[in-house]
Amino acid sequence: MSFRSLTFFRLILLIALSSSTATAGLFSPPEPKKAKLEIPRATREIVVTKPIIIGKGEHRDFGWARLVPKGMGDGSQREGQRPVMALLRGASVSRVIIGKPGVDGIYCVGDNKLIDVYFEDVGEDAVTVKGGPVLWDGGGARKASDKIVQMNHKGPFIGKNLIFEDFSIGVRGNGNSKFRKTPFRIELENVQGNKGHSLVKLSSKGSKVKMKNINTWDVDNVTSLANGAEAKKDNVTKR
Ligand code: ADA
Ligand code: CA
Ligand code: CA
Repeated sequence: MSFRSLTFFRLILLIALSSSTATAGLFSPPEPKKAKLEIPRATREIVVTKPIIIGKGEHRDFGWARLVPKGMGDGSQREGQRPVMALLRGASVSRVIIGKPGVDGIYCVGDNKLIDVYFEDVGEDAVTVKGGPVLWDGGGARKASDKIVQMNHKGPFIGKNLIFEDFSIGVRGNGNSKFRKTPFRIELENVQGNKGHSLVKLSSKGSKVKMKNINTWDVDNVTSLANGAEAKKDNVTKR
């Protein structure tokens, strides 16, 4: 190629690169796709009249059963409802759907894993962190008039591959005065929020959230932070 045509070629390349679509294709991450929360079809229903306790170190796979709480609360914002399930230290559960009215969801005392866990209609809240670490990997929650994950302990709470839909707060580090000095720890990766107020809300000193590959649609705030709480964000979009 001659010097002249090489310069011409460079010029064309420069124009192509500077046009926004070409630049987006070459240098930015791909446009995120909005997914709806698809809850797997339940294979059977289990009526739960008292909390199911998952013992220390025990793993229970529910094979896509739907747990329907009865007589444990009305799923409103009233405190003092019972949890559908409580996981003791080291316990884990998989492939389960928590049905309406959701009551006080799942309690985790620490060292717990929730794998492919879905909440069809969150009650007072969905997951309560009472000790750390708690990992929720796969699944999601919809219709939380207030919180999905309530942290009553510093955690950490780790959320991966989740969709939260129609909620007020996705993950909340307790805002009560007795937690004023609790340094909550949250890590979210591949989490999508569809229609909500805040994906994460932290209002105590020393609290930190790490976010990676987070996409939100119609969520007012990806993070609501006060009193020195911090966020580290990598590939976070808000639409
Ligand atoms: C309220 C209350 C908290 C905690 C929480 C829960 O937000 O202020 O201290 O009890 O509910 O666990 O549901
Ligand atoms: Ca509550
Ligand atoms: Ca609660």
